[in-house]
Amino acid sequence: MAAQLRAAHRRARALAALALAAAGGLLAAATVGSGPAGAAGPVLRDLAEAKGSYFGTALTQSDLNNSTVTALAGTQFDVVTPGNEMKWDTTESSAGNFNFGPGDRIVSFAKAHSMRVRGHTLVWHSQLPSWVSNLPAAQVKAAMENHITTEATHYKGQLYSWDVVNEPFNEDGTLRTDVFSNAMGSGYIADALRTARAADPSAKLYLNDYNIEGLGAKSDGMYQLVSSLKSQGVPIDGVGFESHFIVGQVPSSMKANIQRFTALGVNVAITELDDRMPVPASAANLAQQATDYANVVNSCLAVSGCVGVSQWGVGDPDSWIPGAFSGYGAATMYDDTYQPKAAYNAVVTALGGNSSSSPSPSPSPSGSSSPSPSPSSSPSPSSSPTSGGAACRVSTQVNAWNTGLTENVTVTNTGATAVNGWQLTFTLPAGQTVNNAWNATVSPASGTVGATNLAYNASVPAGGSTGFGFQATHTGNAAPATGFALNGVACTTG
Ligand code: 9MR
Repeated sequence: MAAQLRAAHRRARALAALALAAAGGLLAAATVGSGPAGAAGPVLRDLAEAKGSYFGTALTQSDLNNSTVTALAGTQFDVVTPGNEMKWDTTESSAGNFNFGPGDRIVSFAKAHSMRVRGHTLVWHSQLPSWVSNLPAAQVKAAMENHITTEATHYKGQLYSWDVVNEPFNEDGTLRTDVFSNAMGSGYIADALRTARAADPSAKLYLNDYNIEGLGAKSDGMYQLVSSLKSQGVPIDGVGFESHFIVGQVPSSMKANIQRFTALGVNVAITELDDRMPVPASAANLAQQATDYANVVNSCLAVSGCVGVSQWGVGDPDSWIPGAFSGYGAATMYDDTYQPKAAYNAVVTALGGNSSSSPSPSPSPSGSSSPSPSPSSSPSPSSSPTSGGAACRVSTQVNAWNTGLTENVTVTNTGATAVNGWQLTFTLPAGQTVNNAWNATVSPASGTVGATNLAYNASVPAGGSTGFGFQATHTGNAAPATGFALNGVACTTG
């Protein structure tokens, strides 16, 4: 049944791709890597999903009226973020009067194309109606909680995640002054997260901000906040790195920064990727953009716990950049006529696809050692590497949707000596079947499973951790694996 559904979705996407090609009169140019993306070329969402990841885009209501954009969006991307339609100025423009029509239309589109939805955003100082910003301080908390509860309840069970609070920091890492922080201090963030969790327990709850992609004062502010929220038991599942870059300026510390957040026990998502340059675009800048995009994708893929990448808009005609930064544009993977640019080919390559006419290489970011994923069909090696039993602790993070899930597993060597070569055995819940894994070889695909190290992560020092993950199908039970043992010795969990 699941296979039939997937086949049906593939057929629907192929038809949409043909419609796109015909609409643009581009059929003759439909060659891999240089033709209309989504027609014969590699499909970003398929490549990302095969890596246990996703590739998303933002869509606005007006995009839904553009058949070129909808065909491309529904073909290439598997996650949608509404560009404006779930923001406070749309959803509650006057006190207590809610309008979910625009957001509902985005959700319907997503469902029709088997895409997940990142809800965006419940609490933000911008696109905030003046009735909220003018409220007396004593009334702000109730208004905020009512807004969150009403909106998150409306979309309950339908969203993959919520950007609960958007852009809460100043550039120096201090908390932004706005109507919420004025009324409640920094506690408004914990209150917003708790209110969102109560309204929609299945949505992953995120804080989202820009200029936090690399190590620095602003990301330190976010790091300290997340650390403190975790220690207080406040529900937070992830941090969104917006990733609005200027060409050539992707921070070299991006991977390290993703790693430090995931080490706190939260996911990271690249939520609004674009990479602007002066227009008209030069060939050199377009090539640099390809490198930048590949670096971002590779940084995310290299860290288990970085769940996926979303671009802000489908193509250059849909981008917010020209309206916000005079003289700049060309910030996405698709040009003014929705032809894929070098950045698209670089992303295909980074995701393990084949862009045979790729005009640009896709190097790993400096300092990155992006591991190659292990083939799903690899049997467990006959000579399991071991260095004797090991004391260990395991934590798991599952992201589940309809019939699929990804699970990221972090193993900590709690013993006094290094482990050199490891196999972690565990039991998958009934109905789960692994179809892809990264950072380890996982075999067999169901039942009692062994995850064996790759060469690059064979050694785990005393007190050190390593992570791997897998994608699996499920038949209703998306619970995490249980019964972990490292080199034959049972691990604690948590
Ligand atoms: O893409 C959005 C654009 O249409 C709006 O005019 C703009 C108004 O602030 O918001 C844009 O989206 C923003 C997102 O919600 C939060 N991060 C920055 C994005 C670009 O401004």
